[in-house]
Amino acid sequence: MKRTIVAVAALAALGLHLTSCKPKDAGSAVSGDAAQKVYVTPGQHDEFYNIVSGGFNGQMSVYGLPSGRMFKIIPVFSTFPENGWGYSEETKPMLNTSHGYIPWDDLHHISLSQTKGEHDGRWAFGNANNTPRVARISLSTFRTDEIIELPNSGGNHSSPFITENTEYVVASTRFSVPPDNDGDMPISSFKKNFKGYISFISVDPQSGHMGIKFQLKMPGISFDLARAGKGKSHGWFFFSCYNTEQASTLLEVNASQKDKDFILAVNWKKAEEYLKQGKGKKVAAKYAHNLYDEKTHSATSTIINEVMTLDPKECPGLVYFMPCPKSPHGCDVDPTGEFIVGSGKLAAVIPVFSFDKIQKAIAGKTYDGEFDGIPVLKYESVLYGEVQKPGLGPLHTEFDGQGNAITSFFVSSELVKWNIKDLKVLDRVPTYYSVGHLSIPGGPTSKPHGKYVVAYNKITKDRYLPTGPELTQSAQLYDISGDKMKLLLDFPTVGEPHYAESIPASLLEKNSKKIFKIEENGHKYAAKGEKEAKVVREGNQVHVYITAIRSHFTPDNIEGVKLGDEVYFHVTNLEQDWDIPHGFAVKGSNNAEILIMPGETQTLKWVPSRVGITPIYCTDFCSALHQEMQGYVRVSAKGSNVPLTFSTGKTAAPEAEKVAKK
Ligand code: RUQ
Ligand code: CUA
Repeated sequence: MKRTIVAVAALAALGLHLTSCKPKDAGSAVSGDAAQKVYVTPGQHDEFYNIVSGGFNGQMSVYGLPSGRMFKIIPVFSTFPENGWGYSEETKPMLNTSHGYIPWDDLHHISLSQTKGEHDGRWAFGNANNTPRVARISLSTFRTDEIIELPNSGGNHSSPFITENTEYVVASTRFSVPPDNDGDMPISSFKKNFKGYISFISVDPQSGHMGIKFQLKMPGISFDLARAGKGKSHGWFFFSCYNTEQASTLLEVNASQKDKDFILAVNWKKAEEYLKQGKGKKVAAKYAHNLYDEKTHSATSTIINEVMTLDPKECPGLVYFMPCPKSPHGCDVDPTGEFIVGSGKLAAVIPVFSFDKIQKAIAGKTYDGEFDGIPVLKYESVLYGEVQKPGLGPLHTEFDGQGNAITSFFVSSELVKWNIKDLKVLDRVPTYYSVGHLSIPGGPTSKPHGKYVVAYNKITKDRYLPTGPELTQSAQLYDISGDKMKLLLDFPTVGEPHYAESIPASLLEKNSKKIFKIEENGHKYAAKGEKEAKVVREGNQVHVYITAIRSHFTPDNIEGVKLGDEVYFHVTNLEQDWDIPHGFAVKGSNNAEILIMPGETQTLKWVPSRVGITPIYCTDFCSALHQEMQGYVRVSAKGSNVPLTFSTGKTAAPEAEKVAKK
């Protein structure tokens, strides 16, 4: 008894100590029913899929809400040892770029496809920040299906953002750069020669295939984030811009000079008209377009050599700047499409712009001069109002579908809820610590699903068991169904999540792919049954058509491989049952292990480095006899006359014995 009391007292003391270093009015205490609200009974499913960017790991991950349980990591712009992504011959082309093979990038933002402004559950899009690319991920296979590189860009941060019917995925450049085909010029010529390109990538409504329809050639400034108009503002796009000082060095000082930077408004329907009139100009460029084909289970990479560009200076009425205080970051559009929220990282207020007023100001030419030939609309003429004293360092805003907005504040480390109509602050809750993005299920759509908000925090410190200098990242789930936001749960995440989106499980669950049909397998080297298994030599290439089914490989004894050969194991998984992948590993292979889904073929390339017997085995625990799922490859010296043979289930074959005696 006594011991318990001491322990409780110690905990209380510790608790006091901890809260004292937390943000003001912290209250680490969660309300009494928090546990119940996030508890998903074993065997039951979560209510939402939460698709989260992985940041510097170049991947996406999939969680359940409200439980915070992680279900999957999807490799996008990075190789992944779990399934051989980027290592198998089939997936290597997905990471090809105009700079060659790039095994790692930085993925910041997620966009889920929409129809009529609502989630349709088909695709997720993600951006590569470093080497500019946009990826499309299938939400039925949870696999990256397509990646397109963006020419004339540097730092694809302002990306990917979609229009309300997924007509376009839009990406704008963080670094202004001279055009790729003419880039050798002094950095000091920034103002004259550097341009900020915005790419409009069209998406085929059936296949989802992407193509760069056009690039807008804007003045040399930095684009940060963006959102498409919706409802009444469908046809427009809004981008936050910084470095309107056009500095090319020491931006932390030189790009924070002006009181106001801009939000750029683009009339993309008008851009389409100008393109039809032939105002576009094709310029030389070089970028990769990579496609994964579900039938051949293989990716192809094509290099494209030109891109269509539009110069706004030759297209009146296409783009307008709106002044926005100060170094705007987030640029978010409310569910009705009327309100555009700018979040100045260094600003003391949150400005809210009105789409109707923007239209009026354009019609009445209420300009405040121009910037590099582009009209600047008068701040007062487009402003709906300002949220006063919201907090410090506003970053991003999402909407609850009940007429309210919630904004994240990095510096004051809190979420602040305010009413969109009267711009009054309604509630604030601390985050642990320093929130970056926030995400409300359906928050960027015209019909938010509401219910929760997740804060993706940048600093973790003491929230979890320490794991050395690098800590897990911290997400926090809040209940927003009532007037007051309530903290429910902390959950760790992988990589460094930036943006995330959540979608009702009911929209995805039913479409989730279970197997690939073996009869539809169009892979060039598939063996669609054990009878088709074989080993074929083509010069120094040895192609092994090998099948896997519980619990053996066919063939599992191979001889006649020689030093200097390149061996391609084309492994076809013959299973037609959900959740029965097989794995494949080769001793000494300096490539990877691969994981093959039911009905699929994947290829591991192996260049043997020594003479001897090399074991192969299945790496995925597939049956009670998984440990028996193994075999041997005999590697002989260069020039040896060991014939190429292969078998399964053949013991001490006479010819093998003969060879053995030699
Ligand atoms: S933004 S560091 Cu998504 Cu707030 Cu990128
Ligand atoms: Cu197949 Cu283990």
